[in-house]
Amino acid sequence: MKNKVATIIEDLRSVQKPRRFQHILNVSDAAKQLAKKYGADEESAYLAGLLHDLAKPYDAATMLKKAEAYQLTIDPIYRSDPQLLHGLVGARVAQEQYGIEDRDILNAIAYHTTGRAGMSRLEKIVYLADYIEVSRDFPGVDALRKAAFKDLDAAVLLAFEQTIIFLIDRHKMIHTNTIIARNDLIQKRKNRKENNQQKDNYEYQ
Ligand code: DGI
Ligand code: FE
Ligand code: FE
Repeated sequence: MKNKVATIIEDLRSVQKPRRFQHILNVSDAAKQLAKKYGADEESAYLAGLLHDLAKPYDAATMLKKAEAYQLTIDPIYRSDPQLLHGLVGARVAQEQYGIEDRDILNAIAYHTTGRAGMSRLEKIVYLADYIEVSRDFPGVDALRKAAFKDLDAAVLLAFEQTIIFLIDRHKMIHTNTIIARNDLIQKRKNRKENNQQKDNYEYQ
């Protein structure tokens, strides 16, 4: 395992641009910290962080070619912005190149850009780590960093909403995964609140 991580880091150092290499290391660190905070597997979080942007260097034509080769479903949103496929393609590359078979790690890589309904704890951790790693510097990032270490679901919800606002400001398409993921989180949080209220009522009776 240690050996594999060292190999991956050396490969990334030679393949990725210096800034992105640093981003990747930062995401891995943030993911590990969040895993510790929320009781997820720290090694898986670190590894998913290292691998999350594996397919980022591919240009649009290469991305589409790879996605077709892996028989991924290329919806019109991916077709119009092939960079959105770098998570899904990256997960396949991680499997092929490094023999990663852990579904949770592969899904965390695959859905780190758009999110999806029913995200696992590890998927949420990697999604957020990508957003809040130390070199990220955009309005609102500090609030998001604080939220990330306070309430995982609330922070992911906030990140979805910031992304959606960012995309609307730029008149870009919003991937349906993000919309569905946001609805799913809102519904789950509402259900949890109602359950807690019922419990409270019961305890007071
Ligand atoms: O790969 P990174 O740059 O580290 O981060 P990322 O994988 O979250 O990708 C961020 C980029 O993806 C950013 O430019 C916004 C864009 N993006 C995220 N969700 C959507 C999106 N672009 C479109 N068009 N639609 C989305 O739903
Ligand atoms: Fe990415
Ligand atoms: Fe990233």
